[in-house]
Amino acid sequence: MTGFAPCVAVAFDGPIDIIGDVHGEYDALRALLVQLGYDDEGRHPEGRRLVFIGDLCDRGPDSPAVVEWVMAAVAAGRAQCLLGNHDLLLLVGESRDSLRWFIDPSHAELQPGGKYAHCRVVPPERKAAYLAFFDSLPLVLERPDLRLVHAAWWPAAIDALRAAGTPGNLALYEAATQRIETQLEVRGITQREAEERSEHADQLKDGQGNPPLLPALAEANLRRNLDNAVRVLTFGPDCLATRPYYVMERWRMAERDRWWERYTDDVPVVMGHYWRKFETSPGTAAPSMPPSFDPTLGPSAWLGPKRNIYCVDFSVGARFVERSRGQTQFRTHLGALRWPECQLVIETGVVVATEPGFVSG
Ligand SMILES: [Mn+2]
Repeated sequence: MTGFAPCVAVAFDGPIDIIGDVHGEYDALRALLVQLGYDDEGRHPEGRRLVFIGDLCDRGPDSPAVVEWVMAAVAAGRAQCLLGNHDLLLLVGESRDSLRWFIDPSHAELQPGGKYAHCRVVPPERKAAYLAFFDSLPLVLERPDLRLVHAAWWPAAIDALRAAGTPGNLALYEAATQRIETQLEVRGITQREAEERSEHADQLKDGQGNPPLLPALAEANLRRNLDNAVRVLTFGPDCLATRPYYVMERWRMAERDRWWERYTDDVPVVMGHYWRKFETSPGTAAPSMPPSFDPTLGPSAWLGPKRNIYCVDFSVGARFVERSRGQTQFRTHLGALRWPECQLVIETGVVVATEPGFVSG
């Protein structure tokens, strides 16, 4: 296959609008584009351009419509789009409930009464085009005044990708997986991980098991995350958990590393991924994920010691949960950060002046 962009690519210059994780919420995307002043094809009267931070799909009702819209805007040169972890999982072919609109459209969860019955499934004849699109997306976009990535600015991974050329995201991911599994074998971790899994099988099989921290399992999880450039940039880095915890149907020994607390470069970073709240009152928590940020952190706040990292994911990916509870006043939102203005615009039209720790615009 040809036509892969570099995985570390140059971001549009000039004023841009950086849109958070859309997760199949096509109506919210259309509303946000209107608020930002774009037309149906993604043209802006002042020549502004769009950057999508990744995670276009899954969870929401119309992933195909979102992917089609963004694909067309990218092809027309009006948008850039980063790869997110959900987009990566489609490429890898992982089977989990929120991905079945693409991987396994006949699955019971997509039928009436199922948890994902609200999801429109991929038109079969478009599957190959979506895969080619996700395979070709950059993992990092950069320009002198700004760095853009789905989940983490992780220099070791970015340096590795600069040297990797343009093989496509799936090939990069698979090559890393193979290398990591070989190293785990050589170090004897694979064997010890299997022993831990069988010794603690009863404790690992459900959320009530409370297994102890299993060192080989933990080490294997960390290596599969930190040593795979595609994975660490899209999922964010993990560190050893203080105690095991159960989420998304399995026990985890590794937890999110708050990398932004140690970022001391001067160039600002904008990311998505971390399920931020728009309101600081209770609620709007992502489904069963431990919160990444201080619950009192408002939408104007930038992160890190230099307050130069901004998370633009306001959790619209959990809107399907709100809908299933009969809520119509949504507390999840889709946001865009206007650069260089550093204004947050959400799909309802509310505009927030954010408070970076640097002078911009
Ligand atoms: Mn994500």
